[in-house]
Amino acid sequence: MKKVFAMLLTGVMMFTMAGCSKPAAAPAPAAEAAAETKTEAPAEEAKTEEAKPAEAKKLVVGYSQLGAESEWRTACTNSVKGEAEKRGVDLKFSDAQQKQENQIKAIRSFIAQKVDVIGVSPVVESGWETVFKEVKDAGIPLVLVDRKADVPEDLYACFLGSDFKAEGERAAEEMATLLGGKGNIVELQGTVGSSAAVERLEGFKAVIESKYPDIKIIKSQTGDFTRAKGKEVMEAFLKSDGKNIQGLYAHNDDMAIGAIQAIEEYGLKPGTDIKIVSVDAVKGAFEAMIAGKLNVTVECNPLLGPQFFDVCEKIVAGEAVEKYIPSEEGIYRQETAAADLPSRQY
Ligand code: GYE
Repeated sequence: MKKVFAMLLTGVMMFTMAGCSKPAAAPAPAAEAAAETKTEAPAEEAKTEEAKPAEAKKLVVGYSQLGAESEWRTACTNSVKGEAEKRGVDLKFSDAQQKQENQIKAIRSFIAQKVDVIGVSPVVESGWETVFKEVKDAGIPLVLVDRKADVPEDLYACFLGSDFKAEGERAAEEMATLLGGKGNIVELQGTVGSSAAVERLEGFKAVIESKYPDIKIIKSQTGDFTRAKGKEVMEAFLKSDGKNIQGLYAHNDDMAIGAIQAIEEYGLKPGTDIKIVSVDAVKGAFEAMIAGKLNVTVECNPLLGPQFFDVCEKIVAGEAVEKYIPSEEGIYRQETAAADLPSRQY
């Protein structure tokens, strides 16, 4: 079964990206057709061009993924690709390998290919204005997926993703509970200049500084959201501060898992001698919690594919979408990790 979209060309061209709270353009009469026109194509029937409705066309979406740096990212990519396939969307996918210049190139190529919607997960927050203006001038709606970009709101249709500041705040409360309100913490930050790192730091710091005066963040450095860097930086923290560290806050599970190795090699017990709180809630984190090496993971949902294509379809149909679409998240602790793991999807 294939999903075929009747494209509202006039509506798309008129899309101004002037905000998502209002419909971008008056829905054209064929709006219903854009919603879900499903056609069965039995094998025995001759498939002729004439048999297809003249105006029917696949939705074409360009998506610039920022990289493949973590388990979270892999789950996000799989979710987008899987959902595109399920819906019969023509997805142009590009992996930027954590480099902004690669993302800019990909976006320009999506413009040249005249895709219907562009999705971008911006590796960092700054430096997007020029290329986003090019997207707007080409009349293509733009959706920010997962991470934010520091640009005027009229340059994108909506942002779909997590509240990173709230994740940082939750992580701080968990850490304070684990430490009984007292101790020295080291922090492994995500990619410098990424909204995920900036806001997870802000939220965590704000709670610790305002509510827990006896907890000190003694070191804070980037591990670029990868296991290898997380391990390397944790080794340096241990070398300089050794047994003076009671807690580790890692902006993602992968860095925490890398750091766990460093702590073990140093001769301390991760999860016991050093309490660890991280973010994402990927399977690797549950395994580490079951082994007693990680204490808490704050969930950040990477399964953004369905919500992303819902938004793309709505925009193309001229329907209203919210400027911010939050993803739903929880908190997972060591005590329930074994019971929780079987139901985890990533
Ligand atoms: O937490 C981390 C990934 O942007 C929310 O990026 C995402 C973060 C995620 O590398 O694992």
